[in-house]
Amino acid sequence: MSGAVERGGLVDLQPTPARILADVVQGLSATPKRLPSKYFYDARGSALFERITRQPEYYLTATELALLQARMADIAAAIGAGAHVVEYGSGSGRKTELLLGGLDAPVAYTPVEISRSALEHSVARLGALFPEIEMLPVCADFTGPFALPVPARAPARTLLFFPGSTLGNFDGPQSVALLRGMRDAAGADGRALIGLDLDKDPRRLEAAYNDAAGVTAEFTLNLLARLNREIGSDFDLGGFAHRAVYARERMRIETDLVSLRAQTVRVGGRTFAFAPGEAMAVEISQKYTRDSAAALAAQAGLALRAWWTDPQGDFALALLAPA
Ligand code: AVJ
Repeated sequence: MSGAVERGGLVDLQPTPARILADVVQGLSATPKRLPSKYFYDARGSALFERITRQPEYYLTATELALLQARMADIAAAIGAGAHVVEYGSGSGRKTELLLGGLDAPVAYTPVEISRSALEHSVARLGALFPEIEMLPVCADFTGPFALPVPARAPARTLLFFPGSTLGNFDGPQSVALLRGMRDAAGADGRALIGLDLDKDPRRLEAAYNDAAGVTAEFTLNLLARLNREIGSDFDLGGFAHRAVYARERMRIETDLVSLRAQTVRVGGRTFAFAPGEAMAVEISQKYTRDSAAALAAQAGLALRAWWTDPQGDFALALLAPA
């Protein structure tokens, strides 16, 4: 893959400051203004997200972990022996640990993760836990092109693992493109196991994205701190407030940074003006039903093979195969 830098065996395609700057200028030039949520995950952003997963209101992570544990035997039976597990985003690796430990003798594990610190941490940990599984990390933005490493032992099939309802951070066309990319990467006999947060009482959803301790607000504002540091913008962190609202018509949480006053921000030699109360869109978190998930998968040439939810129906694991 061109542009790849090999350091200690890790394929490094981390976004460059020039790439980040171009994305930010494009987003701030749009109406309404927006910033890409993938840039939340620098070292501090990844650590803050870990703290979010431990907030009492953020039920997603604990629910998905319990669901994965409860359904692991079914998942292992559906996948079979000798899989190459490819994960989009590695996070802390707690779910991965369950999956790699529960599957029948997987041959290799490839996390594709934009945050280099998160990637190194998770591979060091999982490599020590599973010495018999080949670790093939890729530091890259999984929305862009990247080559899948080829395991030393031939895998029986490729399993794409995309937990955490991270698919929900992408709009309709982007989700279809991602799912299509997974189908192509995994091949005709491939499978995808996807974690999806389900539509529910808006009060519970809004509480999950507005935790009382304020960790989510800190997480959102950290995006501005990261941009200031890495591309030299001058966002005033005190001049913006976190706001997350459930848009029922679109079945998604919409997170904005709201300008608290009239202000200008300088980025890459350009100036962007904010009106008081002006909202800058920073993240969407799509919620799903079984039907909406099946319809989305169908657009990407994938079909639902299995659908597992927790007893409360809060969260689902969808097993997808080429249609
Ligand atoms: C990482 C996609 C699972 O959208 O729920 C959590 C990120 N943002 N709180 C989500 C997030 C605010 C999260 N995912």
